[in-house]
Amino acid sequence: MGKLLLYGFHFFLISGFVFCLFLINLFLQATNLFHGEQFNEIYLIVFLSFLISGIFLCLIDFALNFISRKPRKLRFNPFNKPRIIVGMTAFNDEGVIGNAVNDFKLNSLVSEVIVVDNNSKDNTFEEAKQAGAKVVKESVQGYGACCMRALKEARKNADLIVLVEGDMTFSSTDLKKLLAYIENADMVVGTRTTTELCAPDSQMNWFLQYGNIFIAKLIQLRFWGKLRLTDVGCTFRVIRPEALDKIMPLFKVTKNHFSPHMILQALKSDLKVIEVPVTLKKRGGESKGVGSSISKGFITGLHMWKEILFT
Ligand SMILES: Nc1nc2c(ncn2[C@@H]2O[C@H](COP(=O)(O)OP(=O)(O)O)[C@@H](O)[C@H]2O)c(=O)[nH]1
Ligand SMILES: [Mg+2]
Repeated sequence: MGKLLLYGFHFFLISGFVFCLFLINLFLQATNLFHGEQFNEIYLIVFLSFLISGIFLCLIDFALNFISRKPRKLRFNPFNKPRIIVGMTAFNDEGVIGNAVNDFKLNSLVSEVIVVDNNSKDNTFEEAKQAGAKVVKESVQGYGACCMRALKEARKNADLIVLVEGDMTFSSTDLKKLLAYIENADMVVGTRTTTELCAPDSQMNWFLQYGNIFIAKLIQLRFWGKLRLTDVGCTFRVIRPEALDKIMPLFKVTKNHFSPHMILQALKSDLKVIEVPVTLKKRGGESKGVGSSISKGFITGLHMWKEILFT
């Protein structure tokens, strides 16, 4: 199940593409620009086959879901003064990491900030330490490797683990928004696609906005009825220790598509994931991830797409 709906959607995508080719072909013939063989019937046959197969897959999925439906359980596990530890990623983030550490350290909800320095060549390590964070070094390069280490370090003494970037894009005041829902979930992830909450000079341009929404909807199709998702690249998230213990051994992605990888592992492990809107500020310092160029964002998006479809 789930995947049938996802595959059905892809059949619709292909049928739409073939229908466009059919219309272009008709247009070329009508304007006498096309003098080759006429493929109208073939286009129509392919279009209809994909369309009907797509409808068929979706109907089977809905039927299977209906037969195996279970009563939804409402969860309510409140915390009493939890020890909240923040794991913060950093890679050549001097000039900004100190402010990011301070922002979270000064938040009364936070017990400790741990910065994971991912082979920085600049003063990231010293600046994070000076700001009062515990700093550990991660030698495996990559956003995913850095996140995994941050989660692992924060897990050691935490009642709740927070993952965030040390680039000042996220604000510690948003922590209370995530914490409000952790009572009812195993993991709460932020979404940066609520434009009302994005600074005009933030990284969320049209490409990242719609790209993230598109990939998020693919995950939603795969886990239909289990969650509502509008972003896949938001690092800011809170997770319960026992939930992290379940999914930590499943993590494999060390590169830029770690965020949806973590969401997928949580959903595959039947964890409850809730998404809430968070604010997004201008990035301090230089972006090294998907925010740095459209081509990097596009390639990362393809990796995400592949993982959602085939794992
Ligand atoms: N892209 C990238 N980010 C890393 C790496 N190691 C740690 N990070 C941290 O992961 C976070 C995401 O990277 P960032 O440059 O902000 O990417 P962006 O959010 O797409 O602009 C930041 O806190 C980085 O410092 C790495 O090897 N590559
Ligand atoms: Mg960033």
